[in-house]
Amino acid sequence: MYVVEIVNHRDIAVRYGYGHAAGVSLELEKQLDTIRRERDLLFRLSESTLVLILFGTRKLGQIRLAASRLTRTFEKLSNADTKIAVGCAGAGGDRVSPVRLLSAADEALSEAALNSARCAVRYGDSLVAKTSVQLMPSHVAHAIEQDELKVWYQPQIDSQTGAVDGAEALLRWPNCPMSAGPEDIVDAAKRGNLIDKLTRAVLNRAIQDWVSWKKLGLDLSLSVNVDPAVLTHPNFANDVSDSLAIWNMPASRLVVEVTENGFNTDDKATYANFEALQELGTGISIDDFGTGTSSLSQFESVPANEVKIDKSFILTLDQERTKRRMVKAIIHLAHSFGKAVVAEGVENEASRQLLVDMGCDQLQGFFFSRPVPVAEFLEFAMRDTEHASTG
Ligand code: G
Ligand code: MN
Repeated sequence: MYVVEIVNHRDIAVRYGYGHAAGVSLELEKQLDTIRRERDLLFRLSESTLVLILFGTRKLGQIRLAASRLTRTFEKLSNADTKIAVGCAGAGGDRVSPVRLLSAADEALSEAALNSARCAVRYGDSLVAKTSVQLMPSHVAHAIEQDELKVWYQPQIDSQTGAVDGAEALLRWPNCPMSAGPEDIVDAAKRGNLIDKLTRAVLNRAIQDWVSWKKLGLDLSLSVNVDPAVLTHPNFANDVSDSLAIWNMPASRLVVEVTENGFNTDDKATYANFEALQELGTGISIDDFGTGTSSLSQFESVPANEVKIDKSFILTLDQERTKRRMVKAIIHLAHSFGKAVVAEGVENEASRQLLVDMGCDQLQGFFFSRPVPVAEFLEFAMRDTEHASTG
């Protein structure tokens, strides 16, 4: 199954008019129709998106070949301004529901829109059931060796000014053969005692990226996710301190994000690490706040200066009154204990406005930007500062 999208459909419409954009889309449909055999299916999903199902194209090689043919035929025939991306999903020999296939192809499409080949594939086992991904530590070790793991960034927005003032570093494996997500990677790394190595790799990459942004005049906060297991290792805070010193990044710009249960522990080394980080001056954030089990008394004494409200509270904020009441209470509580508040999972303007009104400090979510590769993040942040400086 192929989902084909004209990535810059909106730009074309703005520049040349909607009639022209519709024409381009029709041309795409015509092109796809020439590839279609009698038994294949072609239908339209939206103005800019078409779905093509080629029956019997089973092998990964065949699927890839057909996909690159799709991109090329169209790019040759139409004017060079039109950019298309193709997301493909194939079940291999397995039986997969059409809905699962479509959602996998659509997922691949979001990835395709970002890569240079403008094409991405989801294939085989990983489609049968998401949970069947069993990533082995050796896969992760290999990926680290081969430099296949990437750090992507999602902007954090100052709710008062609307400007980008931070970035969350997020682990990604763009060409993972079993499409493992960050949680699968971290789990496998923990099983193979690779989690320290992985955390150091992400931290160092992120710090180096931060330094390059700083040279361009961007002074952002940088949030890095740290698994609670890493905090139980006595050297963690030292490693952070060394990395910051090597690249010459001020500790105050770094925020260490730890999930709520990472604080919910009697582990001595963990608390020593928290103390050392505080001494160093890095921020400490309680990630996915609201999903854990810590009590109010713990919240008061927790060694964190920031609370990051879990997206499960934020995604439907504009639709659910109970969520609004919860979030309002969390913000109030956090502020009264002197902690800053970040909301994660802001997906629309209504939720953004609500959070601004509630006094939330920083905002993060698809409404502003998805996590993107470093080059795109930089472009986003620079464009944002240009807007700010030109009024
Ligand atoms: O728990 P943690 O803060 O590490 O989670 C970050 C994850 O949340 C990222 O993988 C990111 O893709 C996801 N995310 C960020 N913003 C949004 C959003 O607006 N909507 C949804 N559904 N997910 C988001
Ligand atoms: Mn996080």
